[in-house]
Amino acid sequence: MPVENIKSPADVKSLSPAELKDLAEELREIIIERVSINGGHLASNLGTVELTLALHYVFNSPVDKIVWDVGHQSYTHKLITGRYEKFETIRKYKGISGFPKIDESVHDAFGTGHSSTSISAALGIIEARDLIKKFKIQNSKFKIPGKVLAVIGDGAMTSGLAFEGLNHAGQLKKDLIVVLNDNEMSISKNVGALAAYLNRILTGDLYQRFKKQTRAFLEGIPKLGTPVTKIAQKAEETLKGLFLPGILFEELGINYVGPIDGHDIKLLIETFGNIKNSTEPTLVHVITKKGKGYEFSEKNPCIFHGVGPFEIETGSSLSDAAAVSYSAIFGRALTELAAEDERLIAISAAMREGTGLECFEKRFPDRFYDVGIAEPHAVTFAAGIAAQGLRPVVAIYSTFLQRGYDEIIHDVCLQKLPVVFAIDRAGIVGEDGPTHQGVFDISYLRHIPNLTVMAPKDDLELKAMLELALKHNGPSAIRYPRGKVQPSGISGQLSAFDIGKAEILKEGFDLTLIAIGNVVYPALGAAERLEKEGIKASVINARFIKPLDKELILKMASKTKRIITIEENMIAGGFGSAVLEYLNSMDIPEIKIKILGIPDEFVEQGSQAILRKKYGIDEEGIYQACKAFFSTPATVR
Ligand SMILES: Cc1ncc(C[n+]2csc(CCOP(=O)(O)OP(=O)(O)O)c2C)c(N)n1
Repeated sequence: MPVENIKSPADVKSLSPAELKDLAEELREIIIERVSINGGHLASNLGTVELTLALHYVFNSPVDKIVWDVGHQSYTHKLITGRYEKFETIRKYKGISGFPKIDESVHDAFGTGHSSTSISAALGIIEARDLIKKFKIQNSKFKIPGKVLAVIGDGAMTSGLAFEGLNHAGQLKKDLIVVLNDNEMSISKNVGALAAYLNRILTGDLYQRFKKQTRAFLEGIPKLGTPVTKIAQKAEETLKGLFLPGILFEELGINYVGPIDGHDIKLLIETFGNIKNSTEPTLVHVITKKGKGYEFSEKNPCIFHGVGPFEIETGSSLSDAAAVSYSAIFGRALTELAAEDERLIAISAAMREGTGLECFEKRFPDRFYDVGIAEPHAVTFAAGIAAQGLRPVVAIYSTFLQRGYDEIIHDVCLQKLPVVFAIDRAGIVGEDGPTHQGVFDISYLRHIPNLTVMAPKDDLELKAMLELALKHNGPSAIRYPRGKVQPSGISGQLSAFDIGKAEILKEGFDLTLIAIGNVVYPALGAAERLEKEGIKASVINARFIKPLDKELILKMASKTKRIITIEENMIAGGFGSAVLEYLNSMDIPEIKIKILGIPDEFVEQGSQAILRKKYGIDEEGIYQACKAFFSTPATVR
């Protein structure tokens, strides 16, 4: 049956195993074609086609609820749950999301994007189901109680949150089904002791290893060695039972099934059919190949984990090859600095490539740590390192650092430890949508005592800030955006500056634009356009969100009386809010302030350009806001 005829999972159930296989191939083609145009998570989706078909074949969505961890692998699910027609809009402005979304479809049981939430969410859904039934609670979403599944990758399983969920599941003893999609990859090769354990299950090495170690131990006992070994041999069969694969999960109170081939639809259907009515928590260990069915993504699943548009025939990227990203500048600068300072350590939470740290790892493997998808651990681990006098730099995307908020306060800043946070993807990130927009970090960092928070306007300033942060004897954070770096078009050379020192880029007396980070150049462009119309604006590159350059801000506010702040962050609690708080405390007469940034709403998906335009923080938006602002008289407080 062609995919366009699959209107709901019921249509999948009517297919024979051979037809399901054909459908899987067709789905792969559609996914490859669409991702090659829109960009997206190709390799993860190609690996889960059969798994998704089997789940929808056996279970009955939306009565049964499937929670996709991260949700980046849910394209097949989308295609067979009524979203084939809209699939060409995936990740586009106003299109369907690249992740599950509760309000997009009844089949999306839970919204995801950040990893490792599926077990906790599924467990909550189960408890709600049972409470609703037990107490006959009305107006609930559960009309008919069904099964609840969490589909989680081996990468996502490295997070503490996933373990917390498992820990609770083992206690509650409900009928949760966890499908562990093991492809041995996170974005790059999966890391950690659990990954090694899963690998030993795959190779059947677990029992062999135990046997060898026990023998070696027993033979090490003088004289007794040989007879004891014989006893051990007799007990071998009994011991074998103890070392079945998955004993780790069994010991947590979760039945283990597997490992099974995640591309064998028949086997998957049989296995899910067998465990469907289990009344206890069960984990099904499914082995898949990331990137399956497209030679380039099979060979390089890391590059094809998340991709921009590419050419199908060659697998080559259609993005601007010459573009250098902020991440690359950061990675190179840090590697250079590490050559001069052996105390320098780099830490990533499963995002080595994304944060530009491949070169660092290559050159200084002993000083690089990939801790897995474990942002809170990364922060506290860095705090421990800093407490001993070394200089850790934790590179994490703005949106994922949200997970480490308490650790930043409690473990780093309270103890004034010199940890540097390199906050990548700060600001609008684009097509990944609301789960990934990095628009909260200024607000969630600015109020933390002892923390210095800065944002470079361009490549050179990023390097200068990194040097400054590493010399600073206290915690600091540098936020920089996703995408192509803004080359320094102003100074052309790296000029040193002190913490808390802003920079005047242009002087005028009609109004003052104070911009932070990547919006500095658009602000400058707007001021130049205003000048042509006779409006003379000052432009300040704030550089620091904390501490503010109070002296300069006060001087300019007193002079021009009109201040516009610009940032790519939430207005609430952001940079403009800091300027406002400060100026309010200074009691300057007849001052007027306007804050440009993101209003109180989640930023939807779409290109960075579209979204910046929407919020009026591109050059045109800033220009228009300045004009409107200038034409209104300054009001008395
Ligand atoms: C909290 C958090 N940190 C980082 C990420 C970025 N991320 C998205 S998918 C992924 C790897 C997931 O690996 P796995 O669960 O094994 O899925 P696979 O893509 O291999 O199928 C990472 C690190 C994220 N989504 N959420």
